[in-house]
Amino acid sequence: MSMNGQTKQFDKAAFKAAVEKHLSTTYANTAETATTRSWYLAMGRALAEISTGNLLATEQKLAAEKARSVNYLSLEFLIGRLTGNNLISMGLYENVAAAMEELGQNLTDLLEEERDPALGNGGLGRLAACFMDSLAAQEYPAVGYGLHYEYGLFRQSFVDGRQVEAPDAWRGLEGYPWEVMRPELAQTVSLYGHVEAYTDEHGNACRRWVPGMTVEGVAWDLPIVGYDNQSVYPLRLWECRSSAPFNLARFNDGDYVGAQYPALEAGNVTKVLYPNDNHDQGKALRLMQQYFHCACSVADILRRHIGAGNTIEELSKLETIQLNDTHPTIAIPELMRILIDEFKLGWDAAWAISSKTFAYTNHTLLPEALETWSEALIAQMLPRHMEIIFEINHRFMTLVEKTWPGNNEVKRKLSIIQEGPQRMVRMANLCVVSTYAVNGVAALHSELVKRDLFPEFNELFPGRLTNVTNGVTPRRWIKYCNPGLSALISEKVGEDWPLKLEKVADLTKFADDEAFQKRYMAVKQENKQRLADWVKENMDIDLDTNAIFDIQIKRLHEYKRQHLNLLHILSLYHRLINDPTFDMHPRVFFFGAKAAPGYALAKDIIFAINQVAAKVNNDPRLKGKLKVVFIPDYRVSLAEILFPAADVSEQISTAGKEASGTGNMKFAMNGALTIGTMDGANVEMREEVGDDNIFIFGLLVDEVQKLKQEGYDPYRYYHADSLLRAALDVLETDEFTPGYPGQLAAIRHNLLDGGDPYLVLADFADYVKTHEKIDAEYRDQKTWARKAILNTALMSKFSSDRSIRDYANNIWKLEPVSR
Ligand code: 26Y
Repeated sequence: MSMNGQTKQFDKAAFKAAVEKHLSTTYANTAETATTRSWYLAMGRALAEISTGNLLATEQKLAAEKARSVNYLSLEFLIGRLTGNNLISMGLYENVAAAMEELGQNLTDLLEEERDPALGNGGLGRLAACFMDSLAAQEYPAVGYGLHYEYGLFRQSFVDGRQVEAPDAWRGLEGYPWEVMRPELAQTVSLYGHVEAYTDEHGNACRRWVPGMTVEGVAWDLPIVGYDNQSVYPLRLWECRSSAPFNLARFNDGDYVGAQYPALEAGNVTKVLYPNDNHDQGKALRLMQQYFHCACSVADILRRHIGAGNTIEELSKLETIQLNDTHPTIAIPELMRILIDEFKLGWDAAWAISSKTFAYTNHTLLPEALETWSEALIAQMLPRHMEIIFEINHRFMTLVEKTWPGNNEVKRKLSIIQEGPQRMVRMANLCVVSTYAVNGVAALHSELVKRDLFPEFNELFPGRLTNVTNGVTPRRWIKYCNPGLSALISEKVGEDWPLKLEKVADLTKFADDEAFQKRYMAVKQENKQRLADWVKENMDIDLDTNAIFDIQIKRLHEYKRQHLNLLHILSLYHRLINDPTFDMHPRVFFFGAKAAPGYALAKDIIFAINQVAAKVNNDPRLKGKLKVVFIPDYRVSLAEILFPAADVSEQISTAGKEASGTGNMKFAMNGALTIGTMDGANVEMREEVGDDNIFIFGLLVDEVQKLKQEGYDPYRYYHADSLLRAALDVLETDEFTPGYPGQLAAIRHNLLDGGDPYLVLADFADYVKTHEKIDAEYRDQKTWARKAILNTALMSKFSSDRSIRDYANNIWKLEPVSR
């Protein structure tokens, strides 16, 4: 472990004293009575003191230097536990372990006390967390802006095989030790009311928002600690509180109950993270969350900017605002409103600033995930913003008319306002029109954004639509979660690979070295044992670590096709029981996935997998060859055990549907071989590792589109393939739900009579065949080891450090500033 600036000052005696001080004064405890939890909290506070000092110093340095910064706006930051990761970034892991040992505490046990801050749903939120880590590691000036949800993503348990949701009070009673409230940064946010016209002192006709109520935004900072440097950036999370107990005007009018009503609602704004992933529900409270987030964040950006002595005209020179999908789009009309109504700029001057400040990342092509808000709802909650959106659209429609004169169809298609029985605002269109850069998240996805989603926009604004392929942080996803592999890498390529993942390519030299292969596979074996131990302890299932560990972990969604994986398992079950000539290497299929609480079919798929697991894991006829484990409450801290333990990574979405995927990268870095479709970043992973080191199957994007156009008939595949038929038909029986036939029939019904929207049946045969190839290749452990090593070695493109450099160089135009 190299020593950085944050380490140099480490004074063990002082640190121990700080921990003991927090134990007594913050948590009212003594060394004699304290629980492990109290020790963890006290240690966390003592560490947070160090990072808060560095955070303030970084803030001051950047303000003084007038450094250009990125503001990453996201409704989700799935950061995972901070303590272990921050210890590594601060270079303090060993020091603190020793200090705590002297206090009679074991660091590993202390770290297990931390609850995951689950302030995100899945890929998009986790990407934001990796990006913050890479910004800090490379010292690109940045602030992350999010929401301080009281409840994170629900906790999942299974009752009789079915998902049950429980609230996630992630901060616990005592509060989260790493967060620090910044009371002086509080903001007041307006809502409802009306717009009025007035004439200013120069005789100009102006408009202004007369709000119906206000709420307070309280800032909480979490430290994003730069790896091996002294920079710490804030992840600033806004909590909504009532402005005042009552609306005073109405209170004085005698409407006591009515006066309290809006105040009661205000407390709900940041109560809970919406648990939908890739499915928009259009709920009013969610719009309020989004606006609250944007209003606080934009106001804070302007406070910093103006407070550092800069003029408003310099905003786009010094600040850029990245919108993580359309969720924070309302920041655009919010900035326009402030520039026009408060800074008194004309439209063109305001637009010149705003449209050079914002950039937008698209994470999905799925129509059901593209946000629209009804005009009526926006007009009621944010009347001035609705006027501004109309003005943006009006001016944009003039440009469309100039480009395609008289073409009403193209106007209908591109308009920010979607006409219909109720007019809707298309947030993605608003983003493309109002930003200087729009990016997709993998090469294939970005091509499809240009070709299928926004072809006319691409013509209208050449160069605006670009690609930045996603990445993941090698600090958390190799160094922290896979210490065995990390030690091996460091031994061969040196210590600095967590910041320079290109270095790991040197491992290719050892791919054929038998001694190295053995050590590499021994690490894999240890990691499989760690997972097997977890499963034994928490689920009481016995696993054989010589089996192939085959893992699919991601949100439950039809397009991700966990049910294709299930059908394959059912086909193996069928063959093991009915075909005496069939043999397979023992395999354990792991799943981890939360379903959105309102997504019935996703929940049915969870139930089906659990029922199949219950049967298969206890069926002596299978001789232990087939096990199925559905890990409950999949979350970042479990991902840290699962990725390092995988032999096979399941990345099996319908081609064209998974924008990128990021779990695919984490698996491959940790030496799992991918079975995957030509979708998202799988395509680029194949380019990096070569076709021999990845198992690609299934229809290509264009083949999917063609098949759909020609009229896809799932029954054709059903009738042609007896194995597929067996796998589907068993779902109608009570084989896995004894005494209750038909409980799993909804899945079969969706695939056959429901038209199989994600072409599960069309890809089934190739998927089965490819798994047979995996089975055969795994039996040759040397070849397998070679392939696994090459996967680790050839993943450097997928470090989020590279993604952030792409953003910094090609979009944000940012320079690092070292402290
Ligand atoms: C509109 C709202 C309900 C909504 C909320 C969350 C819509 C979408 C989402 C989340 C989307 C998401 O996680 N997308 C994933 O982003 C990853 C990071 O770019 C990609 O790797 C992954 O393919 C994509 O599905």
